[in-house]
Amino acid sequence: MRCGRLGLGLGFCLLAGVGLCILWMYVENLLPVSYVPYYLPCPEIFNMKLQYKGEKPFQSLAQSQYPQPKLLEQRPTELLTLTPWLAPIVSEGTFNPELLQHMYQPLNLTIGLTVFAVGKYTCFVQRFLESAEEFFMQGYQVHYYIFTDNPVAIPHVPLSPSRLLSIIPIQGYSHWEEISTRRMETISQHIATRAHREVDYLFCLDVDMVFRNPWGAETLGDLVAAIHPGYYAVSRQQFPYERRHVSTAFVADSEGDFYYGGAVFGGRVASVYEFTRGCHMAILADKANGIMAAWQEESHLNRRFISHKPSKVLSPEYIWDDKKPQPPSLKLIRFSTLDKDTYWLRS
Ligand code: 5GW
Ligand code: MN
Repeated sequence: MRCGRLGLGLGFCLLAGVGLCILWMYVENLLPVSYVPYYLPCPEIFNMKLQYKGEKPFQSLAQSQYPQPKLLEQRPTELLTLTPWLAPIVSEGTFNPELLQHMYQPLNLTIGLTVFAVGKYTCFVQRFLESAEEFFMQGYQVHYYIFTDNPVAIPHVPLSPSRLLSIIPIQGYSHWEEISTRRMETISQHIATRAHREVDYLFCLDVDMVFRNPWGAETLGDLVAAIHPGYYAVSRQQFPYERRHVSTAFVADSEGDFYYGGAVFGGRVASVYEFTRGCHMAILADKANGIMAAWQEESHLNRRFISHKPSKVLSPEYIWDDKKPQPPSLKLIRFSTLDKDTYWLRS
């Protein structure tokens, strides 16, 4: 009698288990979210059902017309398009801006942008913002964060409705080296306390620059670096890395991929946090040893990008210098340093 009941109970459990399994397999297909590992460059694209609540994802994409990708007929541009670790190198002609717009626009992303305007550098804010309104991430939600020691000196620039500006007061520093070594610290703290809730991607740029052509979704990636306009044609031994062993930014002659500019980096906000925090720690270690790296933050940024490779690399189109003539390999200049009065700025 007892054994009979036990057998009946076991049988019921087995049946219920199998039933639940079948039910789960069925329900899994109906779930609005598919779980995609986070290392994909933009997991949101694969989770679009989330935002569309039943509507077909990529519907608008299917209707848009764009040329078929052809493996054998690809016309090589003059610039390399892929790093040895398979990160795309972005330049004009390597992507279709309309297609990217169709893919990224429905994701409802917010792109953050940090700039520092300390001391006399507040004079660059107006032109920077006006050009960003015209060219930077047109059609996306943008949140500008301006770090300054003088909030009243920040001019009022009219912004598009989907764009926000926050002025964040910071203390001024007496030495210029201090300004150019505390950006990493300030950015990482700002992400931890605030920006991680407000933006999906974050770009960290110099303020003494202007946008001249569109900068769009092609720049979005997990961790993004830009190739310095002064060193894209020279060998790694000539890169101005920190060469002293005592610095944490030390790079040996046999190391290095590209020399990246300190004026442009970015990525997913969590990755930018890890990146800036890592650089800040290395700068602190140097400071404890009384060392200032050759090119301050740029040296540390370059050291870190050797061991933490960027997932996307921007060509010098995204960090040019007005003083240089435009070479034929660069079809477009998108973001460029103004020819500034360095003597006046640093006096
Ligand atoms: C001033 C003198 C020497 C070095 C840096 C500064 C400085 C930089 C400053 O007084 N105020 C300031 O806001 N900055 C911020 O740091 C700006 O956002 C600036 O774009 C950035 C990097 O400094 P730059 O642009 O003078 O450096 P380079 O290497 O582009 O010439
Ligand atoms: Mn600059």
